[in-house]
Amino acid sequence: MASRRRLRRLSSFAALLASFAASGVACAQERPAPRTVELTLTVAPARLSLAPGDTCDAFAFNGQVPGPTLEFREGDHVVVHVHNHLAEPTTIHWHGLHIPASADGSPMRPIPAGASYDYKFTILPGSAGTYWYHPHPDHRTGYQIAKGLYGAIVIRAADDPLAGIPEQVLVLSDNRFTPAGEVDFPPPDSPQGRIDEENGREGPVLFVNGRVMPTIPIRAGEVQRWRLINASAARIYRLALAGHEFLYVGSDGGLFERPVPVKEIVLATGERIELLVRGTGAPGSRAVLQTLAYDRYDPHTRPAGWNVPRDLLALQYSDSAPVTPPALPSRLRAVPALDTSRATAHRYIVFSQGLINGRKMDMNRVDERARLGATEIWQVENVVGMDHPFHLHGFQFQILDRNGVPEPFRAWKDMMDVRGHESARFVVRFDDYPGKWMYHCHILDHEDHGMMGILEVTPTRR
Ligand SMILES: [Cu+2]
Repeated sequence: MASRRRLRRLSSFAALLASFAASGVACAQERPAPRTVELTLTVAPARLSLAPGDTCDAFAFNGQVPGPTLEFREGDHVVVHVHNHLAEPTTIHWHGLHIPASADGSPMRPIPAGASYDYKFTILPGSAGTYWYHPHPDHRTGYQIAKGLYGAIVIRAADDPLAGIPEQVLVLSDNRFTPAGEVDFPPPDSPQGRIDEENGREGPVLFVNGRVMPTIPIRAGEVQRWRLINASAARIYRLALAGHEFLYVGSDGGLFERPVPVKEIVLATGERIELLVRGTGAPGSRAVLQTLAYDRYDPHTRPAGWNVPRDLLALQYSDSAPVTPPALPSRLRAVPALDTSRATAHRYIVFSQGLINGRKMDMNRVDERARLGATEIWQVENVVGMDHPFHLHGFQFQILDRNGVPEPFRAWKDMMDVRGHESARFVVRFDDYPGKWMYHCHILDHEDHGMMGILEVTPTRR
């Protein structure tokens, strides 16, 4: 009852949020304790400009592509009212969040055309990081995301060691359009349709936050925190910024223990990374963030031009005199290792082309059964020549090794790109939330064609 009263008191607040959401300025606000954040996402067809200079039939969250960036704090109780105004079922999957199965937005819980659903979840302590939201309906995930349904989520901690550093949320996506300017979906049995099914659908137009080649301003000496999200259906980015070295500070489930200097970094589908970009360039200079050649393909369907670097955005230095760079922490936060000696199960997942352990997804079948609270080691072996990025719903894991080589440092992950003919292992603990959870390849065409399995986590018998 108390929470109902609270929600009633929040109704004017919710209206305020809705107006923010519609304007695209913000979509979530906090309340003093207890913090409850309530917002509305309307999923609807829209006539929008996705490709520059053209309009097309798109799908949008609250009328915009990408959808509004949602910002929450650890501890927030979140209520999202979703109205599905599409002519087909949809869901919203809160990619990477550790939340109840009822709120996961999996294909098992579709929101029918014209219907509404309230997603309710609590943001647990320790989950600060960069996430994203997107539909996950049966067989239609790739289609709905390509039409425009994706958006960023930022979760903040009260004790963020990087607080105060200016931020950029950068959602990377790509798309392909017909000569008439519409989002291009060739017939599945056409040559391009078959290539899309094999490679995963890629497009020649690269977007950052829905824009082509935007410019980010910076001042010499300044440090920026970039949160990058790969919302592409299949494209894997190998990111480099000419003349700059990144400090790699975080991944899917938040910050690492300490920054790692890197010249370039691979961002697979569904993955997120946090980077510190240090303004080491001269006043007035310009640097371009590129994606470099990355061979994720089967040799038979590798596209022409796959190895040509592509520009993503420009970093433009102001003419102002350099500022003194801020002191950066050498230690970010603790990432306690999951105890592999407590593992009560070792599972073996084989990725072949379009199949997991030789089978396509069946909504009525449970493929793996785990006990609530159990620690398990999963080995994912890719027996074919192209990358398949693995995603587990609901739980963050720690990658142990790849082809027997230990991971260089610990990180919380919900994605693990498994390269061609690679075998990689992770440790996971199934805390808090029982239910049925999906695990799948995050090449959306593969996922939609059944490269997905179901894990059921059940409470231990008393
Ligand atoms: Cu795949």
